[in-house]
Amino acid sequence: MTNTDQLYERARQIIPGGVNSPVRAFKAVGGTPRFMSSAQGAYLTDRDGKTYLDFIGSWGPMILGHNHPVVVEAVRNQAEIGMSFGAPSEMEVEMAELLVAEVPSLEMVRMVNSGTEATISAIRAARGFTGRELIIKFEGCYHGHGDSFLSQAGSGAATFGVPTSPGVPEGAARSTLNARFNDTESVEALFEANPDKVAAVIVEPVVGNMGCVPPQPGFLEGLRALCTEHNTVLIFDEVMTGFRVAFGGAQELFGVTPDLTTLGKIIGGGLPVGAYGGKREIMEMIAPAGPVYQAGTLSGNPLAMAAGLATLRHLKDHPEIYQQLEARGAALESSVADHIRSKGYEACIQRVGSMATVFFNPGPVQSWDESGKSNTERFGKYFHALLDAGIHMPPAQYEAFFSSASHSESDMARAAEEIAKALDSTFG
Ligand code: HOZ
Repeated sequence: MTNTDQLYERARQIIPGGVNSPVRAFKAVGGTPRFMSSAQGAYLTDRDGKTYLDFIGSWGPMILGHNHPVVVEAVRNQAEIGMSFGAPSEMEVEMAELLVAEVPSLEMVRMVNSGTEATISAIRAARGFTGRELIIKFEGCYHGHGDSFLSQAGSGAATFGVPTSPGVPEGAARSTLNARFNDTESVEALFEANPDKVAAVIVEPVVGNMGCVPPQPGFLEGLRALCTEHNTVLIFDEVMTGFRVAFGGAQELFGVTPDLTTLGKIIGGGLPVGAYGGKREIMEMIAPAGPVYQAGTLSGNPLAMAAGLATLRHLKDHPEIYQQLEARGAALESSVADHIRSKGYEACIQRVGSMATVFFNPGPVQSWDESGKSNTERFGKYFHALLDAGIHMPPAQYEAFFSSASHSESDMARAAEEIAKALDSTFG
């Protein structure tokens, strides 16, 4: 029995499913999740000493790679002078100023501790501001595990067959309407059926949680126009895409400005963080400025601010990182796509910048009904072939994989080669 097997056995006795977040378990692909003991750059090492080229990147935050020296130094320095004040600090102001300066929609911002907290808080703000209850989301999109979002949800909820989870009150489920991603007409129909009742439309502007699905031209613009017409708050959930697909997020990349934005992952540099913000008139509804209540003991935590600021400042000082991520991602994509085409496999690869997914489905995948038709059994074989070859990919079809500034050209070429071999063994 390996160390990792033993740890999994121990964990299963006292942690539900042996993991602290469902997508980490290998339930969708079989086998035992690897327990990691250290990380450096683009690599992870498990408790048995095996090293992996990592394409999970802690599910998005590690855009600079693991243990980047500027981030480690910032955290170490901060740890020596205070880990949690329970009172405001200068770094929270610096973080808010940086976010407001760089993310087009942000006029004010509130720090929280996770992406889930950010999305829950953002729809409360939208409801408080509009005095309406309904929200429109998209089938296969995932906005964390708040009650309102666990309806036709993607990511782990789809992977584990609970897109609408037990335990969600009927009222919460009833107040969530689902539309089809990349289908503006489906949104229009919901607005028409519910006049003056929709508080917010929330969307992942590039979906990562049904696998990587880019918006089709005109889709985000269509949502913007509909929300403006119906006085509804447009929320971009940029927890995954913020500072990932461009420094200013998907809203900068696609030139569409939402009313509210949720952030997380990269802005914490690997520590637990979230944020939500947007138009001043909406954000001034938040307590103590206004009546919409939201709070948090560790919100704006100094260690998290230090790690996040170090990461964001490094990205700002090195804009070439985004060009490099794009070029290396494009090379991997074209190599894998050529292989799939030349072999005639029923698969495709979709990518936006440094996030991508190989779908076991001929594609193109533009919405959940198409993503959900992927052959997940084949995905499991492919996943294990890669894991055996030392490539650490998300253990589920309905996820995006991420590369980082630490992934060298040769790392990316090796990954493309191993993906091709894994596809051959899956289809062979
Ligand atoms: N939201 C991410 C999955 N798409 C990672 C967080 C998790 O569910 O563990």
